[in-house]
Amino acid sequence: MSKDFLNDIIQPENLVYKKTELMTDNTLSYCPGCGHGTAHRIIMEVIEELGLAEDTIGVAPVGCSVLAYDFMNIDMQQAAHGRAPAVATGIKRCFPDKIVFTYQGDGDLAAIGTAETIHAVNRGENFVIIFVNNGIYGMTGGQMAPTTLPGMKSSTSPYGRDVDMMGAPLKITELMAQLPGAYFVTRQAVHTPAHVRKTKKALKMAFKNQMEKKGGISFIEIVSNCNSGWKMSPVQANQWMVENMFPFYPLGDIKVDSELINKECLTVDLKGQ
Ligand SMILES: Cc1ncc(C[n+]2csc(CCOP(=O)(O)OP(=O)(O)O)c2C)c(N)n1
Ligand code: SF4
Ligand SMILES: [Mg+2]
Repeated sequence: MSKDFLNDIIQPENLVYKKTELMTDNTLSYCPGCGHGTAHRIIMEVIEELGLAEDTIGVAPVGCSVLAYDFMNIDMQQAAHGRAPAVATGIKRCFPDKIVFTYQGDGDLAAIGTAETIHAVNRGENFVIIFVNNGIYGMTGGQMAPTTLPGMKSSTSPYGRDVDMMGAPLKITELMAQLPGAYFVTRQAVHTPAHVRKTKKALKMAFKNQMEKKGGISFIEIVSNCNSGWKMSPVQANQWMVENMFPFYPLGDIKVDSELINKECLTVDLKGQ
């Protein structure tokens, strides 16, 4: 391709995508194909579109997204593993006019920080929890998490999760929906453009709930992949996620404006898993 031809094409009017400035230029530390990067981007886009860049404080977790503060170009605070909802509680109570969110993996939120999560939601703190569920401890080498599916192999369940011995996967999002302090609870994904759009819409609603001081937690689960931990290619991992994760963790809204709108998902069906 000639240089002149390229110069003709690379013009502002031909721009089809521009990265939000709320994502830094730092190279993402995620494996190619991982959902964390997409999740980061759309959170930052929503904050930019709502004009909240100067007013938002994010709380980063421990896990693969431990460096979220290097990628999100807003005020950020690091929390110890699982403690993000407690840290966010302190920040929101000290600065009630700030918009606060946590970003947490499933090991962080549903294992090590179970207590902090349950109590923050039960208290009805007014912030957003973004929960990236890839069914595994990605960062530390793919150990079993509470969210690991029945029969799913991990480095600590090499023959597959045995429910009789290891218990059933914890549907923590459904559990949260039943607490009075949960205002909005939804489960989304980011593996296709259509799902990215839906998740963005849900994120926007969550942040707006907080801006409008609607009272209570907005809890957004993003079912995601971990191609490295699952030992699959990015394409295989997304396919596996659709075929195996989504039946167990069905996508959609569970609670809207404090009203449980999907009661069916509250039962755990282990048949066929
Ligand atoms: C209190 C404590 N326990 C354990 C660890 C080790 N650790 C760091 S990341 C991690 C797993 C994180 O998994 P998850 O939250 O699901 O995030 P992912 O990497 O899958 O996105 C563990 C167990 C730690 N840092 N602190
Ligand atoms: S190990 Fe898994 S969760 Fe971590 S960056 Fe890689 S694909 Fe993503
Ligand atoms: Mg995980």
